[in-house]
Amino acid sequence: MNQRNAMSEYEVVRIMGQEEDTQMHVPVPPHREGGTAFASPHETPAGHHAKPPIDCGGAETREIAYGLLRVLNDDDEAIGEWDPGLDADTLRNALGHMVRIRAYDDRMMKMQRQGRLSFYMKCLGEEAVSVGAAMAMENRDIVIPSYRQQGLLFVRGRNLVDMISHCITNSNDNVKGRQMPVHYSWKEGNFVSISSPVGTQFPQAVGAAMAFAYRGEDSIACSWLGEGTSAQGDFHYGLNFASVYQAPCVLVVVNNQWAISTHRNLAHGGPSFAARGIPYNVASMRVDGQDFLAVYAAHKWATERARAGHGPTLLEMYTYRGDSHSSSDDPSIYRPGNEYDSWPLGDPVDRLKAHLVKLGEWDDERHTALEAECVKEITAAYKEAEKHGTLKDGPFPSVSTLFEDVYEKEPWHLLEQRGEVGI
Ligand SMILES: Cc1ncc(C[n+]2csc(CCOP(=O)(O)OP(=O)(O)O)c2C)c(N)n1
Repeated sequence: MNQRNAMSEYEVVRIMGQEEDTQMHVPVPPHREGGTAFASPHETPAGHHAKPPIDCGGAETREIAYGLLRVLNDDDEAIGEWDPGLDADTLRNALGHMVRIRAYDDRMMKMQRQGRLSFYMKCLGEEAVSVGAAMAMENRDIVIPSYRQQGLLFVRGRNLVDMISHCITNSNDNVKGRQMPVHYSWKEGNFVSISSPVGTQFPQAVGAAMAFAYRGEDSIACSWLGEGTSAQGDFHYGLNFASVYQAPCVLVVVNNQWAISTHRNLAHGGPSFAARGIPYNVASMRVDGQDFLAVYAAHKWATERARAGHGPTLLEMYTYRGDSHSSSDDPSIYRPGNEYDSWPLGDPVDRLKAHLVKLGEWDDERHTALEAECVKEITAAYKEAEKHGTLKDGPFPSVSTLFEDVYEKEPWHLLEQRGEVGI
């Protein structure tokens, strides 16, 4: 069978205004607005994959790179070698973080709709991806995220009032209004500023990891980017440097199926994003991102491997972007409205909750109380943040901040511009 026939759907391409059936292959999303959502994208059962030793060669992870690492089965039990064996308090802690993030995201999106924030991005469906990672790491490990890993900040204990102050760009915003909302920066938490140009973070994370190795420190670097972004060169530059220098890092591709309105099938030409790590001889795994235990176990393995000097790991988190790309996006015009409800791997909060219930360590009443407590906490933090100023009425950071914090000694042209605005 030739390559063309082996591929699924392709689109008639318009060339020079003529509609022609060409030899050009253009993947189309399998589901569009008004369509019916998928049956099952992946059927590897929980507990299927064996756990290789942390000093294994990259090629030994091949099966998991092409498969799917899962711990929670359809009966909400944790099974197999990858079960991290966490106690009930730790599981409740993880659930608490995820429920809190959801309450935070909902509140912030509502505030954006009321004009009290200029922009917002939720991580609905992807909460386990960042919470599982952060809980498997040490706080001294440096994280270089994309814009949908707010869970890192929750687990590392960033102050909610400070987070909200950044989003509403008031006088307590630690980045002084110079970044878009959601582009957090938190030096004390080893959380590197989020970059608006996507993809920059992989080469930077590998560089940070190389610096740890060079200095003989055993901290590691961890970085995330979306599957759409992984089509950029930065993904490959990062992976290649990580492989050549065996940098102590964990590189994560968050495959949430959509890059704004572009389906993932336009971002890779292979069977999985994790599989791309194998030719680089980087340990690589595809992980069920809705399964907190699988996410935690994969990160724990990769982090221990990096810390012990056995090199980098590439993780693909197979997940789903449950809501819009951002407050500026309307997904109903490019995908079926019920897609998230039909996602065969479920929802990370529902699955961890069901697991705890199964263990006899949780119930609906406690869950409802937790949700209410989180909403109360976030509403109070929002009110507190507004004491430092609102987007509409200020107070705003001073105009002089336009000129500060880049150069140690301000160059002549900035001094001239300062003069022009009279400060
Ligand atoms: C270099 C660069 N190109 C384009 C954009 C515009 N842009 C912002 S987010 C985005 C989609 C990224 O999708 P993906 O990497 O899959 O991440 P997701 O939003 O799904 O988490 C695009 C194209 C950008 N910010 N930077």
